[in-house]
Amino acid sequence: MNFKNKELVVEFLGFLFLVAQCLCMVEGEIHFYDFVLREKNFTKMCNTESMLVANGSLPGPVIQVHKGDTVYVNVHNEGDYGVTVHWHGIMQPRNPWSDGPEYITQCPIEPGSNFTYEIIFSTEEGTLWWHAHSDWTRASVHGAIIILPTRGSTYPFPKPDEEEIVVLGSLYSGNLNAMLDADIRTGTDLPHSIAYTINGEPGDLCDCSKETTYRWMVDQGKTYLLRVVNAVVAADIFFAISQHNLTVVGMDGHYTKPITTSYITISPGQTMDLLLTANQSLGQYYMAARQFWSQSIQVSDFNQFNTTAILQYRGNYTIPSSPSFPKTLPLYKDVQSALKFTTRLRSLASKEHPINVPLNITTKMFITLSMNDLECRNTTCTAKEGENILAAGLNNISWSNPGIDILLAYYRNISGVYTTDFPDNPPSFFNFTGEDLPTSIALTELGTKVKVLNYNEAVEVVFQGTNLMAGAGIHPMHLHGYSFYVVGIGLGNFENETDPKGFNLVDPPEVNTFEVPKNGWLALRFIANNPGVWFWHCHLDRHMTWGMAGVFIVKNGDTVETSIRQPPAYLPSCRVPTRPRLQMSDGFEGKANESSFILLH
Ligand SMILES: [Cu+2]
Repeated sequence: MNFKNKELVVEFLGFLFLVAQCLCMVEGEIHFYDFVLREKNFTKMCNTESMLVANGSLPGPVIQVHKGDTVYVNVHNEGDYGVTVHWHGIMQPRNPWSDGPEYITQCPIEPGSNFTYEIIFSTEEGTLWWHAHSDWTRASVHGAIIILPTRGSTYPFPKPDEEEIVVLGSLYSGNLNAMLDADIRTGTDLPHSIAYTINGEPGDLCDCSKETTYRWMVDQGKTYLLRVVNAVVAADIFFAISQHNLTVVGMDGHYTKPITTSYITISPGQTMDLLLTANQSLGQYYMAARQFWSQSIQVSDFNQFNTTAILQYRGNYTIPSSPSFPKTLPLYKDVQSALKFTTRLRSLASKEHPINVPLNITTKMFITLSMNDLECRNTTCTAKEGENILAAGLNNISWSNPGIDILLAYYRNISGVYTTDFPDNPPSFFNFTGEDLPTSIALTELGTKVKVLNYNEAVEVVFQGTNLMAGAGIHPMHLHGYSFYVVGIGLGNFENETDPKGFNLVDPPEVNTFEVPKNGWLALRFIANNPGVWFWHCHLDRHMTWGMAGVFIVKNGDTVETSIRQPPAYLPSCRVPTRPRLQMSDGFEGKANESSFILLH
C-alpha cells in the first residue's frame, strides 16, 4: 500500500471513528456483562440448600446503564437444566430475539453452552430487573437493573444524596424445579415458599439468621433513592420502614407523581423508586415485608413470614436492644390497604416526561382470568384416569408451551406450532365474581392460541377476575415488549356502558405489570408499535405455570424501521426439552421427540 492510500485509509478510519462517536451520542453507550449461572450452596434458616445463581450471588449482579444505552449479556449456563433470561420491563424495540421467555421467543440455553442477549434500552428510566424465564428458576436467578437519566440530564425530583437497592425474594426448601415438575404432572398444588427475603436474607426474626440480616447504613439528614424490586415468585408484598415515610416517584421504569405513604403494595414483577429522608433520631429501624394474601379468607396456613432488614443510622450512640417494627405494615389479608395504595398511582405526565394514552381504540379485548379444572385426558399429566387437575386460564384457555419457540415458528413460517384463534371474549358471560359458581363452567382445555395484532393497532384490554373454583384473588398481569397505561380499575363485574366513563386518560400509570384486584377488573391501553412475539401472563408464577398466559404477535409495519430485526447469528437450538412438563400429548413436541435432536436454529 503506498503512502497516499495509507493516508486515505487513516482518514477513512478517522471518519468511521467520528461516525461511531456520533452514533454513540445518539444511541447511548454499549456495556458488556457476563453472567455465569452455576449451582452454589447457601445456608439460610439453619438449612443448607443448593441454588442456581448468577455470578455466585443472591440476588444476582446489578446492571447499571443510562437511558438509551445498549447492553450485551453473555449468559453461560453451567447448571443442570436449560434456562433463559428475561429483561423485565425493557421494551426491546423490534428485538424480540433477546426477550427471553422459553418456548415463546427462544429455546433454552442448554447446560454447558451460552447465549448473548442484546438488550436495547429506549424509553425506560428508573428501576427494572432481570430474571430467569424457565420453570421457577427465577426464584434464585434475578437482579436489579438501574437506568439513570440520559447523560447530562437529571431526575424530575431533587437529586438524592445516595441510592440503595432492595430486592424482595422468596425462599424454598428442596429442589424447587424438581418439586414443581412432580406437582405439575400429578396436578396438585404447586410448591409454597418457606420465607421471604430482603436482598437474599430472611432477617433476624427467624432462626439462624441474625448475623446475616441485611443492614442499610444511613446518615441523618440525607435523602435516599430506594429502588425496590419485587422478585418474589408468587405473592404480592406489603413493605414499610418503621417511622419513615416513603415517597413513590417512579414505577416500572417510568416516573410517577410523587405520593407519600407509610407503606407500599408491590406485585411480583413490579419495581418502585422511593425517596426516603433519614429524618428520625439516631437508631435502628426495621424495614419489613410480608405477603398480601388475597385468596380465600378461610385459609390460615399460608406463608405468614415477616422478612426484615435493618435501617441503621451512622453515628456515636447507644444502639437500642431491638429495632422498632413498622406499625404501618398492613396485615396479610388487608384488601383495602392494598387497593388504597394501588389506586393512588399516577403518571408524572409532565412536559419532560409526557405520556401518550391511545384515545381511538381499534382492538378491544375482554379477558377473564380464572382458576380452572383440566381433564387429565390428552395431556402428559399422571393423575388417575377420569380425575381433573388444577389449571388456570385466560378466556377459558389454559396456555401450553409448544416444543419450539413461537417467535421462530412465526418468523420461519413453521406450521403446527400455534394457532391464531385466541378469542377477544370469554366463551360465555356469567356473574364472574359471584359466589358458588357451578364447577361445570370451570372446565378448561390446553391451547397454544395467540392473538395477532396489526402494527400500530390501538389496543384496549379489560382483564376480569373471576371467582371460578372459589379461586378469586389478585392477578398481577405482565406484558412483555411494552409498557401499558392502566386507565381503569374496579371491583365486581366490569360494566362496559358505565365503567369506561370513569377511565383516567389524563395521567394513568405507565407500567409493565399491574394487579387485577380480587373479584375486580383492570382496563389497560397500549399502541401495538413494537413488532414481535410478546408473552403476557400473570406474574404469580403459580398461575402462570397453571396456564394463565398468552401471546401477542404484533405484525411488522411497512418499513424496515417498523419490522422485526434480523435474528442474531446464533440462537439456542430447539432440541427435546430437558425437563418434563405438562403439554398436549398430541402436540408438536411429540413430533419433535420422534425425530429427536433436530436443530431448528
Ligand atoms: Cu394470577
